[in-house]
Amino acid sequence: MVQTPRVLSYRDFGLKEDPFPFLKGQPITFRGIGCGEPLAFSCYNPGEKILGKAMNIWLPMAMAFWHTMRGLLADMFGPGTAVRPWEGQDTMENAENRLRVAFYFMWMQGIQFWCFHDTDIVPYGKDLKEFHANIDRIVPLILELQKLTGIRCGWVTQNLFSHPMYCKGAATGTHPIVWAHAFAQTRKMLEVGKKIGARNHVFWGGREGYNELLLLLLGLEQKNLARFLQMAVQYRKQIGATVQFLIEPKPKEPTVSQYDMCMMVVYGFLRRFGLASHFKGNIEVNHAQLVDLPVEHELTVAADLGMLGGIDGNQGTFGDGWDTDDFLADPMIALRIMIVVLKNGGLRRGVVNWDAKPRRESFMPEDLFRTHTAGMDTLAYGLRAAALLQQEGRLEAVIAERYAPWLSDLGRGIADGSMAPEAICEAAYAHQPQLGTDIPSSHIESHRYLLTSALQRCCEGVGSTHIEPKWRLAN
Ligand SMILES: [Mn+2]
Repeated sequence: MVQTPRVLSYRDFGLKEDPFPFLKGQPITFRGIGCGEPLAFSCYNPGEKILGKAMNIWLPMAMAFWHTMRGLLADMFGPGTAVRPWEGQDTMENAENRLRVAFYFMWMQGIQFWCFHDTDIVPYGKDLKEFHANIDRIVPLILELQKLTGIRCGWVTQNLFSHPMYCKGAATGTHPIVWAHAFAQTRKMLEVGKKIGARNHVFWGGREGYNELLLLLLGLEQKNLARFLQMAVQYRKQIGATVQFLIEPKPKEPTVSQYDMCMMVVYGFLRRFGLASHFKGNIEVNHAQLVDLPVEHELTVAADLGMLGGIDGNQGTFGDGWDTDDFLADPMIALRIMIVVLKNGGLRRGVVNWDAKPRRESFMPEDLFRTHTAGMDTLAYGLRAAALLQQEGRLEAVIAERYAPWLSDLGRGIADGSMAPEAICEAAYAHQPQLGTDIPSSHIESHRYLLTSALQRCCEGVGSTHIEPKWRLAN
């Protein structure tokens, strides 16, 4: 939990001017369920206890540096529209100022963690040497700002997809010098992560995949990727780091097929190369949607494997098949996420990273606060409704009833292997199961409606211990 011993102003961050004057120095705070103000929380109340834990422990919110600080909202049809007074020059001086703005943003938004790529925070310069010297120069300022605010690093990662040398992939490319660059960047970020106390280190295979299968040595690329991850595991041990490693599945875009397609595929790959115990999954909603799976599928697979390591909070634009990284706005998706998270007992070292950006027409700095506030509130509704469902135990009762037949002699005999094949077949010959008597209806729709009902009651403040009734409709 972020300690807030005192009120900080932009000057405490070393800024000469307030980059967000429209907030008038007032951080975003909770103003009551359904307050409807765009720059106040209507549901996310960080210190409020839900099922014995504060909301900001269930939901360790993190800012994605690349979207929020660096993203200019360009698309394939036109340049960026974003008004970002802290962007412009790619110099070290500007990098330091941008970092100060970033921490001030998180402070004002009530965000406790941040996530970034190596290339987000400093200019690359003329070569890898200059790039890493730049990183060394900015680390002391990171430590200073983390100390000032209590904001911690959720995860670090290395950008192995933007530099032109990575056009054919990084660890799965065709040239070992590119592999070497990828590894050097990764090793550096392991060191940086250790210095700044990063909780996690994400491996996202940006261009690790293929565009033309018939030109591929699939086996070689897989082995090279495994070697890359094995060397990262070894280096983590060598420097005595305890950071949690995460792989972020994604099925496609920019390549036709990415090697980290989904959590099952990632697990198979890790198992094959003896890496499964060293990694967990960072599950992104939009990436699950790209593989045509609901996010709760990816989360449940990860949780069942003991590998739920974090969440990228966003959603895709319905049906368009791109990784559009919209802010999460669908409370039903939020509820489905939080049902799995509660069952998992939380995210432990994982964070909820807002890997999301405003739409191109929402270009003002104020929109960064509006989007984060809306996304955080949406997920908070999911948390409250999931907690309500868990307390009532109605979903659990439905599940228990569905699988009760497995507690019969036949069920136990099959499951524990004690029943002979002959006896199992004998049971089948002896009884012809009938729908409606032996096999009940699943009543899926009315059970699913339990979710809708839980969300509706949360909007009325049911299950909330801290309600300031300030009902009014947002215009
Ligand atoms: Mn995405």
